[in-house]
Amino acid sequence: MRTNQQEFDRAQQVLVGGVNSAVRAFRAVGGTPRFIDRAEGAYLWDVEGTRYIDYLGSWGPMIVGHSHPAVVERVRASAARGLSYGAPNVMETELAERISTLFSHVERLRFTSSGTEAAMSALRLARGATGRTKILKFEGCYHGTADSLLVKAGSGALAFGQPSSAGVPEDLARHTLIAQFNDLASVQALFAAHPGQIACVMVEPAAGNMNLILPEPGFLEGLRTVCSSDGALLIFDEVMTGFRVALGGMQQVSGVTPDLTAFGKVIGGGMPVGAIGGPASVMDMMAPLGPVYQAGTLSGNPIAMAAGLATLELISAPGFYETVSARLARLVAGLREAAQAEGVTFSAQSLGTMAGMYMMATPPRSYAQVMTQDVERFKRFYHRMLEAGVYFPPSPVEAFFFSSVHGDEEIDFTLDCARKAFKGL
Ligand code: KE4
Repeated sequence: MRTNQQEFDRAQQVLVGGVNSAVRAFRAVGGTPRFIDRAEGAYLWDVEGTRYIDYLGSWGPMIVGHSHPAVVERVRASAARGLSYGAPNVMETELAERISTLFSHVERLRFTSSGTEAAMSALRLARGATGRTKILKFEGCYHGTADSLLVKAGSGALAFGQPSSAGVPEDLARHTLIAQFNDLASVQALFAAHPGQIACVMVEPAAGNMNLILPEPGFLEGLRTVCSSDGALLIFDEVMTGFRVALGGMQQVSGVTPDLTAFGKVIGGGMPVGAIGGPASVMDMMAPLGPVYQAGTLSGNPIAMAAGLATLELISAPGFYETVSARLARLVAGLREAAQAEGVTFSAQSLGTMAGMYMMATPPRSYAQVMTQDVERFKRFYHRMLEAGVYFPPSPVEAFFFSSVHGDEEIDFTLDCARKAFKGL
């Protein structure tokens, strides 16, 4: 048996940083990444055979837990009929119909193989549909790795102190205007300075990449108003929040309807899937009908569609979100109580099946606030929990994720570990 460290040393000889996605390298928390050998239900096992309760959920997709029998069976059956066709198949239509019934403004969809592609394509579509060049995003929000969006981004870019990536030409970055989440005045000021020039506002309707930050009442409504009056498109990046905060995403929770929505994660059930959705009047400007080009070899891949369809069927069951959300709320309340009992400055909150925890007295409502948390204390907490067999996302600026197969046993074990981890933290 090889250790995690041995596998990490080996991987670093051939994979940049030993990983295929920067945030997996544990650089925000230190220590050795765990090389996962297998996952089932609420659990992961690393190459040393150590078991963990998983609150990463592959950064969101695993809402029904790992290796759910119904999902694995659909994937297995689909794989036996071919892995990729590069041609239309009916499951693409079925998944698109399912999503369209859940998101009222989505008349048309286009599947991609990642959330990055979905956000990037939505951006290109907004620029093509409006004929405008400038875009507006929020400091600390993350929309994947398209050049125009790696400006003051969240997630790993934020965690590693490079919110604006190297390699993005200034000529391009200058078209990305930056506002502050929950600060409508900062948005209005940019629209006043650039009237009729902003193609879209792209926002995580609940931010999950600078940890979980909820929209203040009126914020999303304000974005809707300012976009409608200026002729800019409002794009909700629901790659993370879609199917996580509710079956109808943040649009259902907030009652605010965007012009376009980017999807990902849960709709693939763990397989590579992203999507853009919106009204035909905008979406039909994409190739092959319109002048905005978009394509992808593995877009709508049958295996991914099968996993997505099986997952959406499971989460559409009556009472799914009420049950899972209530259990997560119990975990979050228990974490708060455990910290309070040890006098540790800590807060936590959940929204649907996702949550945030913070080494600060109250949940942050802005990028500036979340950046004041005690990161060193988070790192200590993180590793104490990891050593105890509880696996959270390896970063103080990421949300964490729950599933329908996290039960009382997992919650109680986690809270027992937390009570010990908070001691003398
Ligand atoms: P992907 O290209 O990673 O599938 O999706 C990009 C993306 C777009 N929009 C939002 C709101 C997202 O949260 C993401 C991806 N989230 C990160 C975690 N915060 C993925 C983890 C990773 O980068 O490995």
